[in-house]
Amino acid sequence: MSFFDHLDTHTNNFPNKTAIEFIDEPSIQISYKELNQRINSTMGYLKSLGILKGDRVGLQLPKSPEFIYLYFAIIRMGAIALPLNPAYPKDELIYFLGDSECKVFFAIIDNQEKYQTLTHELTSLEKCIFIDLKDPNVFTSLIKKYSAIDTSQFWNKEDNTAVIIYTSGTTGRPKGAQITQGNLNANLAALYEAWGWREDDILFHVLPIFHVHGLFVALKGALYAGATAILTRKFDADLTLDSIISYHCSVLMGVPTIHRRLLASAKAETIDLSHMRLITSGSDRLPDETFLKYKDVFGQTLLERYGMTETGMNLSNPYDGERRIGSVGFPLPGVEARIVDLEMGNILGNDEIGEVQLRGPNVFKGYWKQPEKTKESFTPDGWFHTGDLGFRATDGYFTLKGRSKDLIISGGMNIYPPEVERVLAEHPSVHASAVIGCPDREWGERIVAVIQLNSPISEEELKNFCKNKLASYKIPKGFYFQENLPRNALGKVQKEKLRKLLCK
Ligand code: MCA
Repeated sequence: MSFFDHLDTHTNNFPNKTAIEFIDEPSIQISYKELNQRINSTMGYLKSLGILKGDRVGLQLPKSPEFIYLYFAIIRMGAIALPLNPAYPKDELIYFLGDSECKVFFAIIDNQEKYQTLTHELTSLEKCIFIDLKDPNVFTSLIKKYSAIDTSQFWNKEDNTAVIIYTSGTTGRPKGAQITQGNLNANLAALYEAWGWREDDILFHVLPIFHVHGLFVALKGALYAGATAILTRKFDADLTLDSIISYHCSVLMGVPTIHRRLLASAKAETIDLSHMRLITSGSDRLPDETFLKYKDVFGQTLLERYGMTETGMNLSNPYDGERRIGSVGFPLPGVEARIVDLEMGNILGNDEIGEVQLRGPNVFKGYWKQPEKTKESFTPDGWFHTGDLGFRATDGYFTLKGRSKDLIISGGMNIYPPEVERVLAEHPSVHASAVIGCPDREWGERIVAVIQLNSPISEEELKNFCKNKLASYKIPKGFYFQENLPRNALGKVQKEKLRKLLCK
C-alpha cells in the first residue's frame, strides 16, 4: 500500500484524529480529514496553474502547513516536488531552479521583491507564487474552491520520480537525486516494520522538512502509521523537553547536535524520557559520549540508524534487541548491504573495512539529467556506492568508519568543501583555499577555511562575501590565513596535514 492509500484509510477510520499540530505561532491543529481534503484541493489548485505529471514544482518555504499541503499534493498528482532549504540565497536558488527546469516555484511573501525577476532569469520557470504564512487561513481560503483531481494509478507508477533533492559531490555542482514513488513507499514500509510505528504514537517533530530525515522518515513515518505529529518550526531544547512531557510524546527523531543540546538543557536533569517508545539519531555519527549520557540522564537507549538522500534509510539498530554503541545496526527489511574493497573491487569478509554498498527498493533512480554521474554511482551489477567506509561484525552489525568522499557533516547538514572553495575562489583576494571539517562538540564537525591570499582581506569581509552566495550553515565558522597551502607532488592540497595542524 502506498502512503496515500494509508492516508485514505486513516481518514476513513478516524477522520477527526489530529494528524498534525504546530505548537508554535501560528499554532494550528489539522485532522486527518482536513489534511486529506486540503491535499486534494491543493491538487486542484496546482492543476489550475497548469501543472502536469512530471513537472517540477519548487518549494522554498519554511516548515509550515502550507509546505505540507503543497508537497503532498505535488507528489499525489504525479508531479515532482523540489524541496529547497529556506536558507539558500538567491545565487544557489537560481542554480537549483534552473537545473531542475522548475515550472512553478513557491516562496514566502517576504521574498517577493528579491525573487520577482526569477521568471525572466530562468526560461523554464513560468510562475513564482508568493505565500503569506503568517495566517494559515490565507492558503486554505485560496485552495478551498478547488476540488480533487483524478489520480488514476497511471499517475502514480512506482518508478515515477516523486521528489528531487539536491546533493553535492566532490566535483561539479550539486546533483538532483531523483527519488521515486516506489522508493518512498518501500522505505516507509521498511521503517514501519523495523521501528514498530503505531497508531497511538505521538511524534515530537523538531527537524527541518526539506530533507529526507524530517520529511520522509519523521513526518511521513508518523502519518503513514496513522499517528499524530506535533511540530515546532525551530528546534528549541527546553521547549522540546517540556512538550514531550505535556503532549505525552512517544517518539522523537534527531541528529547528534540536537541530542547534545537536549542533554545540555538546564531541564535535562529533571526530565525523564524513559517512558518514550523510540528516540532515534541519524544524519551524522552519534558520539559515544552522547549515547552513554542519554542512558544516564534520560533513561533512554538511542537508536542509531544510517541513511542517505539517494537511499533513504538503509541500516538501523534493532528496535528490539541490542542497540549497539557506535554501530548503525543491520540492513532494513528489503535492503542489501555489502562491504567492498575500493581498490580491488572484491567483496570483503567480516571485520574488514571497505566501502558500504547498497541495493534495494529504497535506492534512488539516478541523478537528474546526469546519466554519467548516475552510472559512476553504481557498480556494474547495480550496487550503489555510498562513499562511506565501514565493516560488518561477525554477528551482522555494521559500523561506519569514515568517508571516502570529501564531505563535512555539521549539525546533521552535509557540506561539500568544493562548493565552498568554489565560492571563495570567486573573491579576488583569494589565491587558493582549502575547506576542512574539524571535530567539534556542538556541531560534530566545524567548517574551517584555510586561505592563501593574493591581497589582504579580513575574516569579516570574507564571511560577508560568502553570505550572499552560500546558505548560512555552509559558511566557515573559522578562517585561517596561510602563506602557502601544503600540496602533494600532483599539486593537490593535503587536507590531512591541515587538519592535523589546525583542528585542536
Ligand atoms: C544552523 N547553523 C549551522 C547549522 N545549523 N551551522 C552549521 N551546521 C548546521 N547544521 C548556523 C546558523 O545558520 C547560524 O548562523 C548559526 O549556525 C547558529 O544557528 P542556531 O540557531 O544555533 O542553529 P539552529 O537553527 O538551532 O540549527 C541547529 C540544528 C539544525 C537544529 C542542529 O542545524 C538542524 O535542524 N539540523 C538537522 C539537519 C537535518 O535534518 N539533516 C538531515 C539531512 P548565523 O549565526 O551566521 O546566522 S538528511 C540526511 O542527512 C540523511 C538522509 C539522513 O540519514 O538523515
